[in-house]
Amino acid sequence: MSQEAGMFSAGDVVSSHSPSFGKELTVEELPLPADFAWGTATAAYQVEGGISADGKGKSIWDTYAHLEPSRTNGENADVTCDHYHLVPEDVELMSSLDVDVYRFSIAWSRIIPLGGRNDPINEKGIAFYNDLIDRLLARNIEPVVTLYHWDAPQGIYDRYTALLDTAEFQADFKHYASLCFSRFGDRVKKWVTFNEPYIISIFAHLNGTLAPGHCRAVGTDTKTEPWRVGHTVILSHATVVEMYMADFFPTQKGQISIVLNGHFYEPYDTTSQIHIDAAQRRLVFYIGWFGDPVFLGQDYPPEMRAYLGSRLPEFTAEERELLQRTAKFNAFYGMNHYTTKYARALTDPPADDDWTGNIEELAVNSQGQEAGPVSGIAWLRAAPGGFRKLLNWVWDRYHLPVIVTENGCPCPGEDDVETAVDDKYRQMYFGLYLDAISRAIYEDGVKVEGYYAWSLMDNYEWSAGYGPRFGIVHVDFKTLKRTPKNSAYYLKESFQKRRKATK
Ligand code: PNW
Repeated sequence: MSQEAGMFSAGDVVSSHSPSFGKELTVEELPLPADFAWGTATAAYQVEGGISADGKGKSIWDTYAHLEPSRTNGENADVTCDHYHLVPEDVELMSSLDVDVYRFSIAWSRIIPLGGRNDPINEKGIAFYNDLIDRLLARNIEPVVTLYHWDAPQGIYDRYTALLDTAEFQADFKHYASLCFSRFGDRVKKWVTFNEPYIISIFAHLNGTLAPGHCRAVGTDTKTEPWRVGHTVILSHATVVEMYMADFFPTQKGQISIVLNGHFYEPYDTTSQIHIDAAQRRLVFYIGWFGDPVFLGQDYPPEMRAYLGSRLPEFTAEERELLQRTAKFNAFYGMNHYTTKYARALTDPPADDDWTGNIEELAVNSQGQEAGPVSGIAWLRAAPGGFRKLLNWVWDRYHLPVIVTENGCPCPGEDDVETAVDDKYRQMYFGLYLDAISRAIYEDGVKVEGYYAWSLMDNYEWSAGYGPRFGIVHVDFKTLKRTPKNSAYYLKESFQKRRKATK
């Protein structure tokens, strides 16, 4: 149970071994379609800094990262990569790597400092994103913009606890989204409403490892809060999709969707039906929770209704209609994916706030086989076969073109810049995961349209602070110097090669 809580803790960093991938994991540099887009991704709070520059308001992360005692490894993102002041350099860097896409998020409280629909707008914040977008387009890089990557304005949290008040949040989020579409939508053609509703619900409102840090220890109701938060995300998403299609799509002609994360789950024991069922059930509780209402316009999966009972909110008839009307407008499935785990059915009664369907997640199966070679962080193992299976699972269930909106890893032993730059594990990881995409496309018939590496550069890894480094560019957090790692050049060259091969 505590496993997920560890995902953002700095103590998990694996520091002292070199990778061994074994024979069955060899990069083949398989082809990708000629128009396959590659890019890099970041999120506002993790890279921007400038937390009160030019009138920015506070977000729940500005508060959370300054709690005493610290819940974020003693670290905050007041400065982090200082992307806020270094955008020109960062865009040139991306351009030198030949990326097609930059996925970033807007800090809601930078453009509406207090967050609410009747609160003042901060033109300087809008100017910052206008400049970023214009610089990207000048370098032929497509901006892909996430509206909500975890940093709710503190103002709306103080007023009504943000995501816990569905009606208020929905109205404020709609207003914020409308401002973004009207100011940036002439140039931004791919929108993501929310990043990872599962993490927003479970990590921020059950385990408490992410802001606002709700968990049993601080006295919040972990039995119901995560499901109410998930409900808010789904309805806010659908409302904004409907508004975009009615009011903005006719002139702006862009695409909109949501990003769901999810591990792939293999059965702990493939000879036992209960563990085979457990793996499927875990996928449904993780991904179907959001995917079924959003992409299919349906109720929550029946397995979840049966298990969670009154803990799971109901959709009203009107809300069901909203979901049904908007499902078809989601233009792609945004997939954040990092690793594969084993799912083991438990037989003891679950805790009263269990969110898994009574399943334990493990890195090793009943035969003693590991899910894959461990990266620089304990929960993340390289398992490209699971990635390919997940692409198939999502395609079979939702029939939407997939964009891999995040994928990447920290490398073992990245503590000093010399070791960090020669990031062999990460190059292997990328190579294997790109091969898996090629196989999913050409052998399985899955539609995959793009791949965005997480992350453009080392940044603030939430509660784990600056420990784990996910960047393809090294950042020295004292001097802010950026140094591309070999994996950045690997991706640049590999995409040239893979896409040429298909022409
Ligand atoms: C994503 N998991 O978070 C986020 O979108 C990023 O902001 C973050 O930096 C990145 O992945 C790396 O952690 C996740 O364990 C973190 O299931 C953990 C999980 C999933 C997503």
